[in-house]
Amino acid sequence: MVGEIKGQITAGKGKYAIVVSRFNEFITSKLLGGAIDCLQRHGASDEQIQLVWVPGTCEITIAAKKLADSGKYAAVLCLGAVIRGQTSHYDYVCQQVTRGIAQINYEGKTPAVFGVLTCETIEQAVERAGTKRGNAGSDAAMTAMEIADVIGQL
Ligand code: INI
Repeated sequence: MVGEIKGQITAGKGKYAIVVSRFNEFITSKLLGGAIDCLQRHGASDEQIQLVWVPGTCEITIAAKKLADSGKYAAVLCLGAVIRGQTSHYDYVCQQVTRGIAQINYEGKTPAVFGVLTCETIEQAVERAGTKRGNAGSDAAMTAMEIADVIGQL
């Protein structure tokens, strides 16, 4: 019999931090609603969920790193929406958040889940924020619970 570790998708007893960007709030509030709903449907109480609002996606990892380092959370969910404009700003915001989340994960203390939409158009973001293509916040919550359970078994 091979050894096998599989994560359960249940909130368990751990706490979940959600860092959410106010920039493009009309989208990120939908991601946040999806994430909270998903955590609650899988057993999380209000006390198990800590929200932190930050100005924009570039600032997500500033807060996420502190939360991850605190050791208080089973996972940190990072929610944002980056939508391409007329300049290259989009690319820098995407780079910054991608690197920051990867860095937290390399450090290995607490998993940080990438729930950041990176879209060419507003329509693409709307589709991924609770309409045609599901809700990326809810997907991030599922991932957070599963990876937290996996990490807990390692
Ligand atoms: N922040 C976002 O969350 N999404 C965006 O689409 C975005 N764009 O395109 O500019 C954005 N910019 C702000 C950025 O995250 C910082 O808050 C800002 O640069 C100050 O550091």
